[in-house]
Amino acid sequence: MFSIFPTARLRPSPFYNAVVKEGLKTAMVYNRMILPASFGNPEEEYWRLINGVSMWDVGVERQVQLTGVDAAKLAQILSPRDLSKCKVGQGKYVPLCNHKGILINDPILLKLDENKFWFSIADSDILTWAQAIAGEKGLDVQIIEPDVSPLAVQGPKSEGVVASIFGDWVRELKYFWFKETELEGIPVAVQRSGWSKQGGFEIYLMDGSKGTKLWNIVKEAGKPYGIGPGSPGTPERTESGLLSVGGDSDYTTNPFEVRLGKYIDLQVADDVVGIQALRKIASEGPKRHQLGLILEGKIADPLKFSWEDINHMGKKVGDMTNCVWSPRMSANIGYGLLSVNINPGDLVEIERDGTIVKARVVDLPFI
Ligand code: THG
Repeated sequence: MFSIFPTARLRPSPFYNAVVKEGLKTAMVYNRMILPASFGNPEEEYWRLINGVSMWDVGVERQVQLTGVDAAKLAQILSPRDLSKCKVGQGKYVPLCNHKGILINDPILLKLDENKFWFSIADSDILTWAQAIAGEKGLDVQIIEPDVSPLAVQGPKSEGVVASIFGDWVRELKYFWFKETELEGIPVAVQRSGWSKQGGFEIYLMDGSKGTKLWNIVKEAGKPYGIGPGSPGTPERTESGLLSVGGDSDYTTNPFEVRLGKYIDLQVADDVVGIQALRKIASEGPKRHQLGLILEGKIADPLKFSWEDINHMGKKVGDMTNCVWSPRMSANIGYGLLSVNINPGDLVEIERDGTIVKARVVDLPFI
């Protein structure tokens, strides 16, 4: 029996006690926090997300909060996506890049006020990054990690659950739009969002002492809908074509290579970090692109811990960056970061522990 201990360096989320009580069996590390992964029955957890409703402790999605007179200015300097039309109450998916145009994170930006923003980040240290850029530019902005932790409610039945808690106004929320409100004295923000394509919401808890209370309210409201605990799952997110920055990308990957080009606005101001490099990459044309792979064989392969070589006619043409059994496709599927010479319809070979597995290249998403 293996167990993991929450400490100041491996922080538990406010929902930690609640998920342990639910029977948490496996966890991962994300943003130096514990990310619950499974409650012992991954198949059941998968189908609950596809057909019903699932609740997830995604407190690891930390917020980097910008406030002050230069908050909007800094948000734009950090984002190669044009934010000039972003309204208060709106969220936007924003790839963040370094000065070389390399993708370093892919947060959702929430505009809470004209002078208040949250970057709801993926797994890399954007707090320090934002503080460094602001400091170097001499901007008047406060940058903190506030006491804010999302709880996701995902799946086709999620709207019924969230509407029964907050009211029918949640049904009108557009994708990534959100509203701040209160629930039995607990301050929260409710957003239509979440790392699945099965529909859903995230409830951003704004008081870390109320994690168990919020978990139990959602659990109780979800009972008539068959709610149960789950987590952002690799099978569903891979079928749906969602990107995991840091998993499907590394320190050499630019956003155009991993299907994020539509979120890059090349005409933003010259002081946006990375924009000069991104313009150059765009004009030269990216050398790799991300496509789907359907592997031969009908048996779920164990998960691998690193990228695997993809070959075509005896030559390496890319890397398989993730691979997982898809229950709906009855096949192992994965993402390939491939040379632009390789296209949907091509057959490739993947080296897996010394054996060669054939795979067909397809467009993303799979489903
Ligand atoms: N919710 C919140 N914060 C997060 C995540 C989240 N931070 C980390 C991580 N997830 C950020 N990454 C993503 C990646 C994709 C999406 C959301 C967050 C996503 N993409 C849709 C798609 O690709 O089809 C829609 C994007 C669009 O077109 O605007 O939803 O899950 N709070």
